[in-house]
Amino acid sequence: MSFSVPNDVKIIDFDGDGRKEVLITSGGNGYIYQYDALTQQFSTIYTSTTFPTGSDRIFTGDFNGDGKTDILAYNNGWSLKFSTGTGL
Ligand SMILES: [Ca+2]
Ligand SMILES: [Ca+2]
Repeated sequence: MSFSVPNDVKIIDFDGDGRKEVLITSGGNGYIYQYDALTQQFSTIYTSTTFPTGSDRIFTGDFNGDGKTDILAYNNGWSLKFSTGTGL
């Protein structure tokens, strides 16, 4: 991870495997990072230029009960996107 000043950071379980991922918004982009215990580094598993972005207010929860953390964002209106485990 290489952001000195992210807009927002959330700890989520994006793929529902019980290990946490890191959701970061920075400027016009959104990223999800997963920690790899073998390499001891974070790697990017999701990148988007549309959702979520740094201008969104981010709320997280497993809204559909499938074990994967979903993302609710507010930016001149509400948007809810469900995690598929690899995307939104
Ligand atoms: Ca996980
Ligand atoms: Ca879910």
